[in-house]
Amino acid sequence: SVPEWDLEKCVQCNRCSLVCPHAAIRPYLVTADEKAKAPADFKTKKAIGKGLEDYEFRIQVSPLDCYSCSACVNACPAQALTMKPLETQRHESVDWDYAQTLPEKHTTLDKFSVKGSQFHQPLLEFNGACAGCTETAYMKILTQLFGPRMIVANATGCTQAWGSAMPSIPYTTNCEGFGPAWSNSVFEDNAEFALGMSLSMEQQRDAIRIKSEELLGLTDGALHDAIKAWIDSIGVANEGEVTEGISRTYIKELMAAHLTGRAADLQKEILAHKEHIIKKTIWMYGGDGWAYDIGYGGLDHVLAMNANVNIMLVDTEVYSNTGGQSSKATPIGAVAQFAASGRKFNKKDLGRLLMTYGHIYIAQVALGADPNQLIKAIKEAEAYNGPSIIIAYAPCINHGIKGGMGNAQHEMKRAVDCGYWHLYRYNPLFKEEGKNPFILDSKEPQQSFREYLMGETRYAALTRTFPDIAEELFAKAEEFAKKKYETYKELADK
Ligand SMILES: Cc1ncc(C[n+]2csc(CCOP(=O)(O)OP(=O)(O)O)c2C)c(N)n1
Repeated sequence: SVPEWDLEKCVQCNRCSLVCPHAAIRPYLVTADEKAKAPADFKTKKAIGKGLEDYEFRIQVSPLDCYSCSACVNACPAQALTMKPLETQRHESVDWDYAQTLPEKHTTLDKFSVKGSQFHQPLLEFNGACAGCTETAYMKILTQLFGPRMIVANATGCTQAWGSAMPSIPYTTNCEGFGPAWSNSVFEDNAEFALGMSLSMEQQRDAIRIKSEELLGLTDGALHDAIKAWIDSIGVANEGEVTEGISRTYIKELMAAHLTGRAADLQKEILAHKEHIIKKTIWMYGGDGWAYDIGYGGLDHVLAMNANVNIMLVDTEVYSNTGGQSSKATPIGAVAQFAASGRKFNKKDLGRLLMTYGHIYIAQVALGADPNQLIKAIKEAEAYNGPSIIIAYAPCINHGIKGGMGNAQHEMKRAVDCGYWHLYRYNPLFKEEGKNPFILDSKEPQQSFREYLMGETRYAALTRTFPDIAEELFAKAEEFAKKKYETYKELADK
C-alpha cells in the first residue's frame, strides 16, 4: 500500500513530508505556467500562506519509492492521506517524474519552520533503512536546511549502513550540483575524524581570507565591495547562513573581473579554491553505541575543545545495526541483547555530563513530540560558534512498538508526555547574556509512565519472562525518570 493524497482535505502543513523516512512524499509549489504544462491528473490547490500567493500547492507521492510504513498517514492532522493498494497508485509515478523537474521556489517563508523546511529539496532520499525508521528523518531535515554546504562524518551503525548501501548512495545533489559531502569512519574515531575535517576547512578558508585581504587593496567598485562584505562577515553570528548570499556575490564578481598583475594572480588562486568561500557546516552523525560507548572517549575529547562542529546523535537506546545489544543509553528495565532479564542500570545522562563543561551547545529533541523545538535546536546548534550536540530520540524496530513503526512518531510524543524522554536546550550564549542557559521544553509529565512501557515489547516482554524482576525494574525506571525531570526543572528554575 502507498498513500493517496486527498486534495480537498489537505491543510498544507507539510507534516507528512517531515516525518517520511524515505523522502517519498513531498510538497511542491507550482506556478501557473508549470501547471499548464503538467500531466492531466497533476491536481493542485491554491497555496495557503503569506508569500505563497502566486503559487498552487500539491503533495506528490512517489509510489515506487514508498516503503508503506504509514508514518505520513499517521502524522496528517486532516486525514488527507489514505493507504491504497500500489496498483491503484502506479499512475502517480508520471506525476512524480514531472514534479522532479520543477525548480525550487524562493519564497519569504521561514526555512526554519515545519512548513518552510519541507519546500527545500531533501538531499537524502530513498535510503535503505527499515520502513518507518526515525533516524533518517533527522538527517533528512539537516540536508534540507544546510545540505549544499554540509559535510557529514558518519560513525558506523545503522546510519552508515542505510546511508551507504553501495553502490547506491542516498545522499544527493541539488540542480546546481551541490549536496552533502559524506564519509564514514569507524566507531572509535568518528569525532576525531570530524575534528580533522573542521581544522582542514578552517585552514583552507583562512588561506582564502588572507589572499582576499590583499586583493581588497588592489581592487575597486563592485568587486571591492563584494570582497569587503565577505571579509566583514567572517565570525559574525550565524555566519553560515549569513555568508551564503555574500559568498555567491563574491564568487560571481571575482569570476567576472578583468584583473592584471598581482591582482590577477590572486584572482586565479582564490578561484582555484572557491569551494571554501562559502562556510561549511560539519556534522557528526551516529547512534548511541558510538556516542555513549565506543566513541565516547573521542567525542568527549573533541567536545572539550572549541571546534565549530555539530553532532546529530540518534538515540535508539540499543546497538540497532547489530541486532539490538544494550548500550549505556539503554534504560533500566529494557530487554536487549546482553540484558535478557532487563537492563539493571540507569541510562547515562550524556547531555547533563556535557553541561559540566559550560561551553557546549546541547539539546535533547524528539521529532514526533515537538518538531518546532527540533528545528529551533538545529538552528541554534548550527549557528553556535563552538561544539554542539543534539541528542535525538529515535524509536527503532528493535523496540517492538505496538502497531509497528508507522506509529513511531506518536511513540515519541507518548515518551515525552509521560516523562520517559525530556526535551531541553542548553545554550551557552544565554549565559553570556546573563540568562539561564538551560531551557526545559518538556511540560510536566501527564500520561501514565507504565502504560508507555507496556506499549513496547522490549519492556512488556519482561512481565512474561521475568515477572518478579519486571515489577522492581519498572518501578525503578519510573522513579529515575521522575527524579530526572525534577533535576531538569531545578536547572531551568535557577
Ligand atoms: C569497535 C567496533 N565494535 C563493534 C562493531 C560492530 N558494529 C557495527 S554497527 C554496530 C552497532 C551500532 O550501534 P549504534 O552506534 O547505536 O548505532 P545504530 O545502529 O543504533 O544506529 C556495531 C556493534 C564495530 N563496527 N566496531
